[in-house]
Amino acid sequence: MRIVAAALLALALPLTSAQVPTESPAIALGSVVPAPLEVRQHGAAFRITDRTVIEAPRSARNVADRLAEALRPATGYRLPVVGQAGSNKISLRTDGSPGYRLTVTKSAITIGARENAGLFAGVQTLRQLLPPAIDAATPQRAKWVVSGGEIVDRPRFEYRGAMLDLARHFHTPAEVKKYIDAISRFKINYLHLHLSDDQGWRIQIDSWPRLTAVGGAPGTGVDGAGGGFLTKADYRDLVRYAADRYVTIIPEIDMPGHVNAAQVAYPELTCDGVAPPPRTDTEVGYSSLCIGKDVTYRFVEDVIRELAALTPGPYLHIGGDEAHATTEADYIAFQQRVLPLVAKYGKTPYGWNEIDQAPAATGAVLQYWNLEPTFTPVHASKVVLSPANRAYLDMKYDPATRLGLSWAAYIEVDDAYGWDPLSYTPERNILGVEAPLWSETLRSIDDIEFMAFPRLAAIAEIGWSARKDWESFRTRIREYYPRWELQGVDFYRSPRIG
Ligand code: NGO
Repeated sequence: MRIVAAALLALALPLTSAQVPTESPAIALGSVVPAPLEVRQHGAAFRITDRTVIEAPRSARNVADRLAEALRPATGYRLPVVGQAGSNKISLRTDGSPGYRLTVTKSAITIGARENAGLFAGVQTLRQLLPPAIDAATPQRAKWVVSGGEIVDRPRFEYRGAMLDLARHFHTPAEVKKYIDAISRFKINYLHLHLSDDQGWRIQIDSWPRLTAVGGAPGTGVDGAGGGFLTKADYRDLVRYAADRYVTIIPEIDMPGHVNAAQVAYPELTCDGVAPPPRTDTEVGYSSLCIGKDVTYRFVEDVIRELAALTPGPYLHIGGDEAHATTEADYIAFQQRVLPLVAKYGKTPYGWNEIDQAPAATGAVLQYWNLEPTFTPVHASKVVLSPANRAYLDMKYDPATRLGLSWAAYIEVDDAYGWDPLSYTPERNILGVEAPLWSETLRSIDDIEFMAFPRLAAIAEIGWSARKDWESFRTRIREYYPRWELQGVDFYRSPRIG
């Protein structure tokens, strides 16, 4: 991040949440997470008033609506969205900018981008340039001033993901939407949903209705807590809600392991045809589909076909991790049949790094979750990095963390921030990064938020920003705290951030 001296000075003075000012000086133009690429602060500031309008072409109406929705509650202003305006406007423009370009003068704020996703990213930047009080749900007395100057910004990696495990504990569509709101503010653009596991099955599949009738029943969460599943209508609504925030949903059905819930519902999916007992403990690696049976592939194809039909995005994740109850030969034979099925229904196959053992993984995307510091794909074409000792949001922060696991590491915020995708594998292999959140210990949205934030913001900066600097991140994310407080997002107050 290039930034002028005055802006640097302001960056060095974080506010504590107790002192959210109503009449603060404007926030330095670069004080944004993830850090923008180029920042030039100069000229007069822009002030949003009750006369400000939002100008946008029809094609960017959705982004304009998101912007208006973000600014109206705290300002109390009308902020009408119009096709054309003179001055005192926030203007969204489709231009050639590969990421987005945000320009602030006395008379207008202009966000230009080639695509609506870029405009939306620019809107997220703008929200952080307004005083934190902008995140309040009711009208606030504040000067809605944005520093003058220009930001030119674009992502380092095209894929910046988060994952939520709905299988170990089900989380409702409303909770998933709140999570989408919170992650999209950091320019996360993929949400991977882990929809099946040994404990439960969380997505309606019409051709195999017992998957959710049995696998989504009450008591199918870890320790018998909760239960539930997404109907197809719920899922479509989530896909739409996410798309309106430029987040693409990726569904995951885990196989050939992690399938106990499916086998409880359909005993023919085991080799001996006997239903196993339901399991709500957190063991892994004990279940396997029966690799030699035809019914296995009828089941898998039906599930993939129905999921692909629900999924406008390019990727369909088939899990493939920890198949310890499947022999290596069987595992490869299974993937040789199943990976092409994903392509048959028009999707790019995506799986945990184990799928790379199968030659059919050529063209697939791998999600690297292991702990070794380097990784070279043999068959797959692209890698999403989620090293468990850095990027897993379900790892405890330290031994005292009330929630989470610790098998991979304790991950403080600076550990989540302090790694580089390029040290794992050459840049040409990398599609991006993802922060998975497994939910063995997480029941409520507060639990989810407490484990995700601030670490998700650290992973988002690794995925978006070309340059990294812990001290700068620490200051910028500290300044973000009051925004989470005002939005009712629970988060971990890390001693490393202060
Ligand atoms: C592993 C395992 C999951 C666990 C998670 C907990 C992968 C890819 N498989 O990650 O089943 O929930 O750890 O941290």
